[in-house]
Amino acid sequence: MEIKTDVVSVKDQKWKEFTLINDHGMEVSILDFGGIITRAMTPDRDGKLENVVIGFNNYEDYLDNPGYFGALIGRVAGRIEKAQFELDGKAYTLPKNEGDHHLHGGEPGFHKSIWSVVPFENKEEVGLTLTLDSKDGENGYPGNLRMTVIYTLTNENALTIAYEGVADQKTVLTATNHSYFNLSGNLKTDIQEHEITLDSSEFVELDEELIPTGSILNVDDTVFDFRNGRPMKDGVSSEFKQNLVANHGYDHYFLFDHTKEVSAQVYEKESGRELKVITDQPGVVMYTSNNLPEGLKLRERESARYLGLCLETQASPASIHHDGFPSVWLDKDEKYYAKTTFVFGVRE
Ligand code: FUC
Repeated sequence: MEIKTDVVSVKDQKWKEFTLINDHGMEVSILDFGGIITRAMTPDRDGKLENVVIGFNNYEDYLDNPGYFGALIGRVAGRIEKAQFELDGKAYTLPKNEGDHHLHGGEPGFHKSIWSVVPFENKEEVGLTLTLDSKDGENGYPGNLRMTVIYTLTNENALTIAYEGVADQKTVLTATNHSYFNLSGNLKTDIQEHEITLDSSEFVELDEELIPTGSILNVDDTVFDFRNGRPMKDGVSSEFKQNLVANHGYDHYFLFDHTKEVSAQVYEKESGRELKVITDQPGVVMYTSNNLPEGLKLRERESARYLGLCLETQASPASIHHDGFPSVWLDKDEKYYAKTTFVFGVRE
């Protein structure tokens, strides 16, 4: 096990990039800027190491990063309707960074902050502890928040992301990581043939602006039923209204049934790569890059629609305006804790 450290010069800034390496040669590179996963080298069924996440070829492009590639997201991942909420009788207004709404914590959110990073290493694992102080009123959110994110890579090819947060006032918080997975290796193909399994029988209905309507729909008899596995492309060709509002694909919060240890699973048959997601979170936003801008210069090629699969484990921002959704409210001095493990394996 090993950790390498590099310095990356971007305009007038110097970022650090840490590469976690396990005994099988699996590597995950992470920046202090945004806690961004820039690269993840995992073996295919023949043991060949290739990159399975979308990353920019030029680090400078992370300064803009309209797709939030690989980044930590917060304080609230997802959309807050009309960029406002009420807390203990007081109205809070957040910056509108997508139409009338507030998306992914605003600018600069967790994804564009420089985190303090401390590497750690022992016999079984290598990792990084990232911390960030988000000030009271930053991007309109109440309370001073201390955030800690711990990335850990094990010899089982498992990458765990653990999130902790505590604030000195009641506030809202649900963090996630916005990596775009592509198991074909080095972005050889898009993700339409990726087979996805989700332990979920319900999802959150969206309106035309991708804002939750307040209804939760059952997946029965729809292309949102991933309980027995289905290729991502089913949602591309579907005429179901929920696929159309997402621009021919998925951009939805699925509520986990939590009847299985593995909440989400992705398989790519050419490479044999399989990704298992184990989480304590109540659900996941599955985004299939339906709106990914074309022509961005990535490490291996230019970007295109359906090039990556995001599995954003989190609570639901719909809980701010509606009852009955996994809550993002966090009490003063309450400890926020969330943990998700991505296990990179193969099927023979
Ligand atoms: C996801 C989606 C959005 C958005 C963004 C980059 O989480 O919910 O629609 O396009 O990421």
